Amino acid sequence: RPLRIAILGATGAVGQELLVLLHERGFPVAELRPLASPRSAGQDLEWQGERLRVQPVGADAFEGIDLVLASAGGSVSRQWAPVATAAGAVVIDNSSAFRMDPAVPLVVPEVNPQAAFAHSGILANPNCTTILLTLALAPLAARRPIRRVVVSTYQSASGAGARAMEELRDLSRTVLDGGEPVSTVLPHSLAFNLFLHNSPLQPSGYCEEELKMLHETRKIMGLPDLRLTATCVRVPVLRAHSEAVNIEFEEPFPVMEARELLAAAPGVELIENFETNRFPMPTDVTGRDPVAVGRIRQDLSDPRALELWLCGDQIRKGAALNAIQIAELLRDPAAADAPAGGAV
Ligand code: A2P
Ligand code: 11C
Repeated sequence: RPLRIAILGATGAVGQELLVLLHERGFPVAELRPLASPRSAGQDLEWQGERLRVQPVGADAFEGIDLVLASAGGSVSRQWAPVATAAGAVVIDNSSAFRMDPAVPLVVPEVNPQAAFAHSGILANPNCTTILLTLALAPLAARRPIRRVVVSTYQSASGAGARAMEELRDLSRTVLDGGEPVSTVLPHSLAFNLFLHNSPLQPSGYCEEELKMLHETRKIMGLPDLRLTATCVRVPVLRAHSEAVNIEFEEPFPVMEARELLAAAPGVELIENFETNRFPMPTDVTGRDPVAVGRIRQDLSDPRALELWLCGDQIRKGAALNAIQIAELLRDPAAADAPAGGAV
């Protein structure tokens, strides 16, 4: 039966994309309830020709709701996800609030679909850079064990939300007009600039985003001892993340074999032409579903390692699309060849 769905954070960058994807993918919707903060309550959103009134999230907001797609940040999810599950809804949460809770599945449908069915009301959508990375790592790891991953990210403004995207547009105009860009959303101006990811720094010197990549990749891939080190950087791109990835295997991995595996991998598209020097760019994936991979090559410094480059739309596969795919998986366990427990 069609579901009654609440979108928590409906006015945000990911919330807006969730609305687009529910329509595009023909998801069976009986009712759509946009929820946000009191700031935007009363605002109207248009969806499939209907006007939907944004409601403030509150104690009654989840009554009669089957499925909550939450993308309003960690503290909002911590406060409201338990309220939603108590009201009988299943929550697919895009924040980091529950991701490392052992009782909460952390799911990338192409990588660990089976995990979704062990939920007790809340499922977590992984960090965007991590989702994109695991799509490229999983098909390779299934062939030869991975020893270590070294990854550098080039992350778009969208990862910091709709207001950060607007700030990048505005401050770019300011610079082009000869003005001095002053940021109020991001910690520094991203216009014609880049900076290390601004998530809180840990005593180790790594920032939270880098450690999320380590811990979440381990959980999704079921490799608790995987060695992975990341450097995360924010770049002046609107909505697609890129990653330079070095993967060391237990044994040499022929490049041709890796290329064939990635070309056939679900959710992955190969963009690779060494003659014309044409490899994935953020503009190739903006507004699109696949993660583009290319420039797969032997690491000249290590016979057991490969280098590759990837780009993926942060708002789509990095967030909204992955969340909807989890919902689709729960509705159709056969798609994952999974036991039919815990479906919505
Ligand atoms: P609002 O527009 O009312 O601030 P983004 O990641 O693009 O910044 O979007 C964040 C989303 O989370 C927005 O829809 C925002 O709503 C919502 N949000 C932020 N804080 C709260 C809150 N305290 N309660 C409910 N929704 C919130
Ligand atoms: C960024 N990946 O690009 C972050 C935003 O854990 O979901 C999302 C953080 C998260 O800044």
